[in-house]
Amino acid sequence: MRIDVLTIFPDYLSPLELSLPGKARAKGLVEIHVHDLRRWTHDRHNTTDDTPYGGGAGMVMKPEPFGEAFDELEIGEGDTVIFTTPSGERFGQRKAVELAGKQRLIFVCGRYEGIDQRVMDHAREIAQVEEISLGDYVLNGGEVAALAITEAVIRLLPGFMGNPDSLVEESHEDGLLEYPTYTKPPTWRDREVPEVLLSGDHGKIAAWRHEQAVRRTAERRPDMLARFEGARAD
Ligand code: JCZ
Repeated sequence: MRIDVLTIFPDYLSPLELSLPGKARAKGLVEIHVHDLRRWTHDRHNTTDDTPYGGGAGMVMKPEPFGEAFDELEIGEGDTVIFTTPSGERFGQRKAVELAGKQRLIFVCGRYEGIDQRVMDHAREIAQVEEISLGDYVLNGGEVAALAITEAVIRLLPGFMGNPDSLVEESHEDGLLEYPTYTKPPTWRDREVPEVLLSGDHGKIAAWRHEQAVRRTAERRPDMLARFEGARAD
C-alpha cells in the first residue's frame, strides 16, 4: 500500500516514521509520503488560505495548491482520497478493514475553517473520495485524524502482525468490547486475579470472558450490544 499525506504541518505526521508504521515500512508493506502543501504555492508568503466568500469567521483553504498537488502526485481512478473532517462519516473498525484493502490512500488534511468545497468536488471526479470524522469532537485540523486512521489501517495489512489470532480477538472486531485482562502477580495490593483464570479449564475461561465482554459492552456501549444481538438473530 502507498499512503500520501497532504498537510501544511508535515511535522505533525512524524510519528508515522516511528514504531508501528515504521515496522510495516521496514517490511515493505507500506510506503508513506508526507507532503508540505506549501510546496504547491507560488507567492512570497506561501499562502494556503483566504477569507470565506459570503463572510463569516476564520479562513478557508484555497483550492489551487490542492489541485496542483493532485496533478503532480498523479492521483487517479484507482486511488482513495480521504478528507478528515468533523462533518464526515464516523470512522470505525469496519472502515479500517475496507481501507486496508486499497492500493493507495491520499489523506488531505485541512486547517482553519476547512477546505474550499470545490476541492472535494474535483477529487470525486478523479478518484474515490471518503470524508471521515474520527468522532464527535473538534480538532484543530485533520492531521491527528489522519494519523489515527493510518495506524488503524496499517496494522491490518497482511503480514503486519506476528500472530493473526490477536487481531480477531480484539475490541470491535467481533462487535463486543474486550474482556478484562490480567497478568502476574496473582495478588497485587490485595487484589486477586479472578480464580477462573487460574483454573486451567479453557472452556470455563472462554465462557467467563464472553460473559465479561457482554457485561462490559452493555454497561459502556449499549449501542454496540444492540447491533451485536441484531446480527446474531439473522
Ligand atoms: C480542519 N478543523 C479537519 C476531525 N473528527 C474530527 N474532529 N475534528 C476534525 C477536523 C477538524 C478540522 C479540520 C479544520 C478535521
